[in-house]
Amino acid sequence: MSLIHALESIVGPSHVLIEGDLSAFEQDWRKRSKGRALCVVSPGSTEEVAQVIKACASHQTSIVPQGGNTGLVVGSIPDESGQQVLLSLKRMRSIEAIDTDNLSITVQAGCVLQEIQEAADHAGLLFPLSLGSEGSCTIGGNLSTNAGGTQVLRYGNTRDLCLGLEVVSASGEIYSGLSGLRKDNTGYDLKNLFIGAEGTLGIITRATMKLYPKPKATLTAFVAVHDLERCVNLLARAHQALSAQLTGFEVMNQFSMSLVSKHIPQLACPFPGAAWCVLLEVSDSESERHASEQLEALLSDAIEQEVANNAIIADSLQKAKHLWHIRESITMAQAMEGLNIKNDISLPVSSITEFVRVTDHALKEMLSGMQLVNFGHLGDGNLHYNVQAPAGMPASEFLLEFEDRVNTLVYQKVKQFKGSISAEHGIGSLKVHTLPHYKDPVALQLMRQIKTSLDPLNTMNPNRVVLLT
Ligand code: FAD
Ligand code: 2HG
Ligand code: ZN
Repeated sequence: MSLIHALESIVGPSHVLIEGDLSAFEQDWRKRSKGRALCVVSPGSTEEVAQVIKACASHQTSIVPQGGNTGLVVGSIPDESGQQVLLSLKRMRSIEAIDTDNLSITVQAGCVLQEIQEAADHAGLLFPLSLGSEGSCTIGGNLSTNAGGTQVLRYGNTRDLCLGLEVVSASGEIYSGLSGLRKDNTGYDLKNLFIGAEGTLGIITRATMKLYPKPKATLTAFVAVHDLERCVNLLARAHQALSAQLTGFEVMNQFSMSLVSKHIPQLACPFPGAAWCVLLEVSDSESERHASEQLEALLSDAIEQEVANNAIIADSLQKAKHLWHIRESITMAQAMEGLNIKNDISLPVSSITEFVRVTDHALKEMLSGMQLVNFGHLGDGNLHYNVQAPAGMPASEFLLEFEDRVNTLVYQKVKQFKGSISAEHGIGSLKVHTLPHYKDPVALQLMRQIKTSLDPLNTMNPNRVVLLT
């Protein structure tokens, strides 16, 4: 039987797409790359995923898993061969159980992140993972990329929120690890192999995630700051003053704000002249009054000591959402401006100011007029240090001529300052050739050994994350 017929008999013919417009599955979110799939198969259960994997293995056909296809490193689309099966988790989107005593939720991998947040909220609890793409990314994708987002400072990355996984292995066996346990020292922690593996070791089909009590009050402030050094200073003060109540600390440079104002004018920056803005969030377990007293004291002190220039505190939930929306629209505004060079980097917070000073300078020496869309999760030491063509130069020309040179320069500086070339988006195929230059060689060798022992036929999202030759 042909592979297509085998897949149709497993999931039903209407869930195997072969022709028509498949661009939603074959093109990445940034429209940077487009592949071609042999077919798009959408299983409806873990058992169907297992059978699909077995069928593909017996035809020596590789599989690319896909959730919401919002990934930013070209890892969730097929290559150009037309020979890979795109396995979409979109049909597997049930919220299966909420355990309010255990503070946990069990969901299928294709659940959209926002729906999990809403389900937790309806149960009077909080699922804290929060990203700009939350309306379309899936928990399977979040786990597979170990997504970060805007609440890492307080609650950690997706990895830290996971209690257990169900995974279909590369040979089509179902690993049932949905324990929901917070303590389990019975050998290797397998779930942590699959988290962050970007679909190269198996398919995540279900997950049990942690929930938290909802804070009594959450307050959001937008702060104008003269330079990045002062942003770092404000962060240290916020840690001191607010301790675990500090739940978000995001920075945005003026150019990133100007892109939002240009393309989405209803989300214009409240401080258009500010060199830097900080979005700061406080979550309080006591009362709104307590939170607002602490936040006001922090900000007035910072303004008095010339650490901050100006600040507003949102006085309604709607205004707080608006401020967050400004921050979360930077990625969309960049996409509307045209392709740029993305650098999702992390550094020790104490080195960030110096890194930016020397790297900005070196880039402008390479080509005067380069524009830096510099923003990110300063509280986690994570910058989105993106580089845009000089005004007037077409993006395609800029990328063709400068992408490799810019990446090499930025990554060399990241290495010099002991940082990482991928803080939260992953490696995908975009950075798979770059990784060996920056990863510890023994770590890379161990990664290859893990890949070949868990996926000996190399059928699970091959040529992403780690190259075998
Ligand atoms: P996809 O893009 O479909 O897949 C991502 C990777 O995971 C691929 O390698 C894919 O093969 C694999 N995969 C997907 N599902 C499974 C599965 N069930 N089993 C095994 N492998 C699987 N990322 C952040 O970390 N922080 C942010 O703040 C952030 N903000 C973003 C804002 C915007 C506007 C956009 C467009 C993206 C943003 N991202 C961010 C990137 C992206 O949203 C995340 O990486 C997200 O976790 C991807 O989820 P997804 O369901 O779209 O996965
Ligand atoms: C964010 O923090 C995302 O908004 C996307 O990680 C970053 O657009 C980017 O480079
Ligand atoms: Zn980010």
